[in-house]
Amino acid sequence: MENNDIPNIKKCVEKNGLSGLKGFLTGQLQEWEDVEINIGVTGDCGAGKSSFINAIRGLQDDDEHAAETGVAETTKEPTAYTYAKANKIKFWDLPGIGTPNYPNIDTYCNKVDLKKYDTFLILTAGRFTENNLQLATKVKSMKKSFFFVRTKIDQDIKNERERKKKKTFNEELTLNAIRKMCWDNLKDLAAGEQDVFLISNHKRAKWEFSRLTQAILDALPVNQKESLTLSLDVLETRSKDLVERKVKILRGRIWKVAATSAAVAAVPVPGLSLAFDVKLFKTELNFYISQLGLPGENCKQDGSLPPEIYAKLQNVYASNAVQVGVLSAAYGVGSTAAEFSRVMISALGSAFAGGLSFGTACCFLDDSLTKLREIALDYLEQIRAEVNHEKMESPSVDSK
Ligand SMILES: Nc1nc2c(ncn2[C@@H]2O[C@H](COP(=O)(O)OP(=O)(O)OP(=O)(O)O)[C@@H](O)[C@H]2O)c(=O)[nH]1
Ligand SMILES: [Mg+2]
Repeated sequence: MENNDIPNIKKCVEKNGLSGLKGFLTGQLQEWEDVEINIGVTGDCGAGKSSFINAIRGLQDDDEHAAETGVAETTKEPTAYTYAKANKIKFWDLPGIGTPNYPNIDTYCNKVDLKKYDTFLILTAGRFTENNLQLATKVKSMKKSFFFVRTKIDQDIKNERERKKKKTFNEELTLNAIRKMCWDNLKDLAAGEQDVFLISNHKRAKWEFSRLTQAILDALPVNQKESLTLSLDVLETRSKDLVERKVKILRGRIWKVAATSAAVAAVPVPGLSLAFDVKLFKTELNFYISQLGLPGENCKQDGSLPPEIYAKLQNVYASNAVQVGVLSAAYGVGSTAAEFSRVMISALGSAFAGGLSFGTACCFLDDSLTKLREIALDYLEQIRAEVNHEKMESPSVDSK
């Protein structure tokens, strides 16, 4: 629980009675969809800004809502791209610097209002340019954070491999040389070499796309971090770190879901000692499933899922159905449950009778989340192993 959760709950109950608690907590559960973030994606013309925005939104360049990409100057005006669920997280596709429309930093800053962005990604491909340095200096002088991103690493590696012939080529040395070139030019504008990210927008599972995503999340304030974490797609990023981050946030919501359910139970139902909000549980379980990149309850075994993953999932779904349906599984009361009940009873008096339902609900959700996490990590491991196997069999396969 956060420090101000209990005072807020108390205020809500004093104002609207217990019946207002459900609406209050439900609102809190949906808050992540309303958090606003403005991330400016800027840098050299043609560096891959629009392609990056498509990649981080889990889209291919030719998908319906993707940003337009191309070899000629494509992005002429700042354009915001959002996620379907969280439409206030905005990646701003900014025009490239170094074109006749935006030849230098002064014309760029006159036309692009850099103040309105929370943080920046400065993208470059190929050689480090004077424009990159000026952009980074400008952003830093505005006391805003930035991530320096070197794109098209796939192309560099391919070119270098061909140039040096297979025998003398060393990928690690090539990557270090590119990183050093960027870092040397940025000088004291970046804290360390680790502040330079080497990525390919076309091969997201390789190089540092995932490290960049983690760094962006870590730099955001808590509510923005949660909102962006829940918006990112596990299967697109194929990142175990993202699974763990999502699980942490989902676990942090459990007491709110259980308390919403317990608020229903606080109004006694004759003959029923435990009462649950079944619809709410189902919605939350489905939320776990989609967040963790797993197929839903009605998925078919059509060959797209490894058989043991399918079998484990069906097990979880079957036991959830029984537990949610029966409404009386015998779980103990966990520590969060005990804390919540204690606080609620001391704050509101014995009128709050939802303690036992709350504890049972917490344990049920926690247990389901634990099982789904394990399956999601197994599934990811298998997908990654398949991609690596394909790569070994055919090094030219362009896997995401
Ligand atoms: N190989 C490779 N090509 C890339 C990568 N990122 C972008 N491209 C290609 O580079 C070209 C330019 O990409 P865009 O995403 O349109 O670049 P941009 O920075 O938005 O360009 P402007 O809006 O014109 O400034 C396209 O042909 C992309 O497919 C990458 O990581 N690797
Ligand atoms: Mg563009």
